[in-house]
Amino acid sequence: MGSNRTGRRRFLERGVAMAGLAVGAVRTASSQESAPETREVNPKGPYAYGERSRFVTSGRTNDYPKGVFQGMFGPRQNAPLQDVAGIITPAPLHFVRSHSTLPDTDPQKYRLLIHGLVDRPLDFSLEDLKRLPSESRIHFLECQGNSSPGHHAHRKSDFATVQDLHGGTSCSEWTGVPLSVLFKETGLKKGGTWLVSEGADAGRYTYTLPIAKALDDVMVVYGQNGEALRPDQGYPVRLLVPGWEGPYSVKWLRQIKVVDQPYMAWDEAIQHSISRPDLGDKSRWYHFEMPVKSLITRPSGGQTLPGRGFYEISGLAWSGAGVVRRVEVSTDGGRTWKDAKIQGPVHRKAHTRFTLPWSWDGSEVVLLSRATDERSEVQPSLDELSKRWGFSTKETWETADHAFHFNATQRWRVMGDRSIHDAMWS
Ligand SMILES: Nc1nc2c(c(=O)[nH]1)N[C@H]1C(S)=C(S)[C@@H](COP(=O)(O)O)O[C@H]1N2
Ligand SMILES: [Mo]
Repeated sequence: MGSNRTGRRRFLERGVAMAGLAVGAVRTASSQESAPETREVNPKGPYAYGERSRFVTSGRTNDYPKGVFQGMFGPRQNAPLQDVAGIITPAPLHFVRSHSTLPDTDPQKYRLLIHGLVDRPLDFSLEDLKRLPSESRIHFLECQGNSSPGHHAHRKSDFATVQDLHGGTSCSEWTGVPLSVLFKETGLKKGGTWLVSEGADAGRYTYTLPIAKALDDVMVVYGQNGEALRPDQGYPVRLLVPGWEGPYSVKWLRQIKVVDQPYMAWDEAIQHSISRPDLGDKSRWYHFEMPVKSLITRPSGGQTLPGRGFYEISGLAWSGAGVVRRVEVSTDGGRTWKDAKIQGPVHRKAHTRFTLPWSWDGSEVVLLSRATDERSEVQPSLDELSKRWGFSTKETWETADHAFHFNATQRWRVMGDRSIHDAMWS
């Protein structure tokens, strides 16, 4: 470790020079003879950290009813997308998928080790990471199994909500250091083509990632929506792999090893590989980008319309490919479509808010939305997706717990009695 620490200091000095500051201006604590006096700020009291109004009760809910074993021992909570305003999911409401127990890492003791096929193995403390050139970007995260018809099967309730069916996605402003900046310091050896990233949770959650993506837009993040990452989201540091399925974004990140092949670690092999009829029931191993998708979040399942008259239809659209270009809304079950207004701000690989004014005449109708992304990919209907993937019946879908990356259009049926129901299958 001694050599790592020296390496880190050298690196920080060079890093600072790179950022255009005077090298002498920064010295690591260990190089100082005695620490200067500092003022400890530890605010307490009723106004130190704001609480929401007691009238606001929106909260996360368990993704699966009790008793359904899904190989996850930690929290598995869905975000209340029906209550989110704009495009940012409040951090306390961000969805959660944790395979084992939450680590409780002391930020003073935190280290991120980067090793393997690099020229200079280095470890970084949280303070080291915060001294480096940072970026803040707004990106969605989505669990690979979000919206899977298995959910619709488990949630046969007439009152399934958008949270029940699709709450495995959220969107935050993430702040941290591009992984490419860290690799500039460690150097990369020839043949280093994949990364194996490991979390500090009890199960040592491990996932591999191709280096091309790592150098493109992957970040090592410590900030979420203006504050420190939440423990559920990986405090103090996680990977953030924009646009790709959630499992690549390793939480409680403690080491990255550069290797020369995909490792197919346990979490990837057992939990996240899928078999599909269109692949001759063979497993698909690596599944990267999340496809284009949209949902009407208001009005949506489980809600009741107060009466006939004017409503703003509102929803979220996103794509792992980049920007959402267009969202169409149908208020007649898909016979006719209207372009929704993209409310903005619009970010790449981020939830994007759309709206459409609508007047309800009191009759039974089916509402749905359909998004198109910057690559001109159009969100498929259930029929189109069934054909593409070779799922012939509702039953094949329902037993396919591993029908990952499910992005068929979500239909909501508004009944004459003003109640609203999941109409994915009818
Ligand atoms: N260390 C660790 N990282 C992890 C996981 C985990 O269980 N442990 N779950 C993964 C999965 S499957 C998903 S979908 C995302 C979810 O991120 P979130 O819990 O912050 O929403 O984290 C990924 N990273
Ligand atoms: Mo996930």
